[in-house]
Parts: sequence; C-alpha cells; structure tokens
Amino acid sequence: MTERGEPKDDALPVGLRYLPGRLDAGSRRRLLGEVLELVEAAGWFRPVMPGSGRPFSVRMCNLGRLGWISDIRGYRYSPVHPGTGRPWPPIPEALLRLWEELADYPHPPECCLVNHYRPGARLGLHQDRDEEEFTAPILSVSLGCAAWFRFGGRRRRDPTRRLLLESGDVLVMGGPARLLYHGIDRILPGTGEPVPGEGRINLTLRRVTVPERP
Ligand code: MD3
Ligand code: FE
Repeated sequence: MTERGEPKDDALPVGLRYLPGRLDAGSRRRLLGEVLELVEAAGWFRPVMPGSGRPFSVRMCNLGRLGWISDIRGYRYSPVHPGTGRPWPPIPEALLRLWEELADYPHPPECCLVNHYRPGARLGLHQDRDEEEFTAPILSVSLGCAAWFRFGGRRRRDPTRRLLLESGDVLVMGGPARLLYHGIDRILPGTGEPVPGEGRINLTLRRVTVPERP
C-alpha cells in the first residue's frame, strides 16, 4: 500500500511495471551472496556530486562492461573502477536471464549499477539520462531492507507518489516511464534479508550504448 492506503498498483504510469515478490527467498539470498562477493572483491566507491564534490550517502559499485560513476567532473559511464582502474566484474547469469525474461529488448544489458543504502542514506529525485540508448528499459531489483521509492513525471515539478519497495521486488521502467523523475526517500532498517553492514542493496540493469545494426 502507498502512504495514502491505495493499492500499490493503482494507476501506475504507462511503462512502469511493478513486480512485487518477483524473486523468492532462495533467489534473493543467492543473488545477494553472488553480487556482494563480486563487489567486495572489486571494492565500493563513494560517488561525489559534480561541481560541489559533496559525497553521496549511497555507496556504489558496477558489474558489466560499463559502470556509472560520478566525480567532480561529472556523471558518465566508465569501463573501469574509479578507485582501482580495473574492469568491473561480470554481471551474474541470473540477472542476465531476468533481463531476457522481462526487458522486452533484444540486446543484453551492459551495466549493473549496485547501490548500497545504509540506514539514513537516500537518493534525491533525478532522471537517469546518462545513457545513449533510451529505447531499452531500466530493470531494478531490490534486496535487503525495504525502502520508500518516490516517482513523479518527466518534469521535476510534476506531482510525485511513493511505493514501498521490498526485498525481491522488481521494477521495469520502459517506454514513457524511462525518463520519469525518481528517488529513494529512506530505507526501513530491520526489514528484509540481512545485508552485511546493514541496509538495502539495489541493482539496476541498463543498456548504455545503441547497438550496432547487423
Ligand atoms: C524510474 N536507483 O540507481 S531503482 C538509480 O533504489 C536509482 O537505488 C534507485 O534511481 C534505487 O539511478 C531506484 C528504480 C528505478 C530506476 C530507474 C528508473 C526507477 C526508475 C528510471 C526511470 C524511472
Ligand atoms: Fe535513477
């Protein structure tokens, strides 16, 4: 239910698919274990706001050929980790299969951005527009603590509403939903699968480049 008590699927924007409980407890635990093993080996990084250098409250890492990073110079995709200069680890098979099943897009994702929210961490309202390919959806998997997800329209001033995202929930944002403003208001400590270091892990699968025509 949302904050006002209406059903969660009440008039979701066209292109936003909400799949509560898409992953069962076993899949959630295996995926969390696999992702955290890869990320701990590669290392987390703390993005900072372009210009101001103010750090994000969310820690990040990436899997795949390209990773989203943010430093004093700007937001961009990079083939290497900004701290180590090494390529990102591969995207786990289970996530590639989920993309094949749900994305309705004929090419694989190139990036899995891994976000770690500790209690108190948040992500302000923003659009995801650093990719070149906008006809592919973004697919998100929530693991660990539940969180209040906020989304609005294509303009920052458009009205917003919230959805409670729980461990195992999947969201697919495609078509007209691809450029909606969205963010994370706060996480609910003590809910969902235990995450080492506490908190919430969110995975977003993204196609970054426009595929070459055959
Ligand atoms: C709606 N992550 O990494 S995932 C992000 O939970 C990001 O960590 C949030 O926003 C998180 O950029 C939200 C759900 C999500 C992702 C992309 C979207 C919702 C979206 C793109 C368009 C509309
Ligand atoms: Fe986003």
